[in-house]
Amino acid sequence: MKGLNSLFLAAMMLAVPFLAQAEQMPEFHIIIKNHKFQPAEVVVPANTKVKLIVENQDATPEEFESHEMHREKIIAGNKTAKILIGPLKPGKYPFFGEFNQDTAQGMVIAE
Ligand SMILES: [Cu+2]
Repeated sequence: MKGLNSLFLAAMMLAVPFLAQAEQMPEFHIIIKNHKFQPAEVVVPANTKVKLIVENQDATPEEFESHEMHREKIIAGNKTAKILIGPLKPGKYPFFGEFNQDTAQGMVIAE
């Protein structure tokens, strides 16, 4: 019993930092509406993992795509997707909606 308890404790001590890290991950909300990103520019901390929460308010699907950030994710109409990015070096990282590239253009700015 004692052995199990200390094993459990050791597991908790390992798990807690990971949980804390996940909770502290900065989140940024982006809305897709009328085939545009709002906001179109998102400033995120450099050298940090961040979570983009992309809410597609259009009825049609969109694909969030970024070659620079190596991300590609289809978001169905009226659905929300979470996209983890980073840690990014300071700089500009374009993204676009592949299904509506004429209007759906955005930029992550890491600084
Ligand atoms: Cu694509």
